[in-house]
Amino acid sequence: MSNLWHFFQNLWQYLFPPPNASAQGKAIDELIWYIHLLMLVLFIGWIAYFLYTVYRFRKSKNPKADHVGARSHFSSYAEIGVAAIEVLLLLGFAVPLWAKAVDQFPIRTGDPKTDPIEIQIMGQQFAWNAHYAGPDGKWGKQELKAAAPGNPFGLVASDPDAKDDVTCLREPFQVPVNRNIICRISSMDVIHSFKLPNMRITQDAIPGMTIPTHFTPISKGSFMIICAQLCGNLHSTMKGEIKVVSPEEFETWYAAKAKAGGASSYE
Ligand SMILES: [Cu+2]
Repeated sequence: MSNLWHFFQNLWQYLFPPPNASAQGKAIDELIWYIHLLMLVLFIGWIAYFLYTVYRFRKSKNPKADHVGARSHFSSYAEIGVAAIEVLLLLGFAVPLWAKAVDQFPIRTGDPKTDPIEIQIMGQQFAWNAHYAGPDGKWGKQELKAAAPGNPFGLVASDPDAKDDVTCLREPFQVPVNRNIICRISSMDVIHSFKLPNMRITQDAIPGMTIPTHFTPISKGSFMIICAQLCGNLHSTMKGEIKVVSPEEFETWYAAKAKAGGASSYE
């Protein structure tokens, strides 16, 4: 019984995505609704058409099979109409949305208070890790040969730029609200997928590649990161947490993390 309850709870969650928490999310949700509305119209329309034909060409009225069948062009017109709506959704909504929300990255002006915050994200069986450049704004040196399960970013601890780097290994990390965030996604083992349902972000994490994605959190809170790509026997446990906090809270956390020394613990 409780399984059935969970099934319907999950079904409900699929129908209604978790609350949107990013500036880009609203337009993405709207597009998803438009597509589902079209699918609903098609679902009802084609079933109604099917039932109509079953009735219209019933055996009692048509005892002899007719190899010509329907003479009207209704189905062709309906197909053309559906295709036209699909083209409208694609060219009118999806392509412009992709250009705006995905392709167009926030611009860097040189102002440390408003510039996008960059975070390296490393997927690892079975956790998410984050790496920030630290208050000096300089990334510590990273080397492939330094990379290990305990040092997923391959940070070279002896490098002076690495001293204040902030790393969050298998632990929650923070971002300030209303600030552009750029995540550079990679993986140190197999293909994972960095998914922030509340931010409407999904980006594959591929070993040997670093793929940027961006979002602007608009509500404070704690949000789950999940892995959206089957990546091994504990895939379902591959959760992370991103905390959206006030700018002041972020600065305090960031300074404390930097002081603790992101890279120095790897010696
Ligand atoms: Cu994974």
